Amino acid sequence: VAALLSSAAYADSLKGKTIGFSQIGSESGWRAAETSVTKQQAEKRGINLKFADAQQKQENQIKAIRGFIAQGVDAILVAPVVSTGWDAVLGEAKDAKIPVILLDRGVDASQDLYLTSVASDQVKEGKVAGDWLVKTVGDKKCNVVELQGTVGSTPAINRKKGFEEAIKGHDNIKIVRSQTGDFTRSKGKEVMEGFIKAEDGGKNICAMYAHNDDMAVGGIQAIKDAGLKPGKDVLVVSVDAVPDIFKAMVAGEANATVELTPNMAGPAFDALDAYWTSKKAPEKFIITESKLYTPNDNPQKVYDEKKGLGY
Ligand code: GYE
Repeated sequence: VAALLSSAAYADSLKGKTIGFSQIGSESGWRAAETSVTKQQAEKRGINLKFADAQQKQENQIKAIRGFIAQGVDAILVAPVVSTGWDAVLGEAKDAKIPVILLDRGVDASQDLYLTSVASDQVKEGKVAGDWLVKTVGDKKCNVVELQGTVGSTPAINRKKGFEEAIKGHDNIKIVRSQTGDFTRSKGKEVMEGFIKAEDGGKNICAMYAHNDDMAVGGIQAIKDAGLKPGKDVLVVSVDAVPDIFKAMVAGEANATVELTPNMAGPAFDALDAYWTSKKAPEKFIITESKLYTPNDNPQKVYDEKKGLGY
């Protein structure tokens, strides 16, 4: 019965459709999870998913999208690595009458060039992270170093904006260094090593704010290599809520993360189904939840639960 129910739940207009997915790459644990969840969601719905990994290069994404158009796919999902440079190729998809859905990042293109966007409110994510730091440090002096995401991506732009909004008016809290770690562990570690060197061995660094957990995990290693205690000497706050940040919390090495669901494809496929069955365009922006987690939220249990979710 369960099998029947589950297939009935997805006996929608997507069955048998061919959908192209231009994925950025696998730069982070979260990105890898988004890919596996998207493939699971497509499988469940009987969708023929054409997957293209762009190794974080926009030109590869544009090539993949052109390939999907040439193949005459029924729809295209794209996670846009940066926010600019999409007008031409999205215009080609529109001319070919192929609906495009954006996942987890936005574009600076006119909204009629895509059917809908499924993403978190990334300004809010930065705000939640900054509010946590404000609450935690009170009026104590706190020099913050910031590991930014990919330059020109909406999460990097917006998470910076939200964090700065949160600390505005709290002059004791200052971002003293800020540089991109491109959302990867290795770059996050390398940039944090540079921050520590430049900041007198890291002694006057009170907190590290990373736009994703993977850069935070890399930064944690750099803090330990410098003989400092992450989570204590240097507070660690980031975004994504991937399993490994909960492992760091269990070890007392991370303090807060803002959750980002890897399931952007579910709402995207539902929007497509609604569009194809009702001919009504879905809402333009589908916003996923952002929840703060700290070591008070049973990190071991959260780690175990998340491990089963495609990470
Ligand atoms: O936070 C990070 C990934 O686009 C919001 O991209 C996403 C971000 C996510 O590299 O882990």
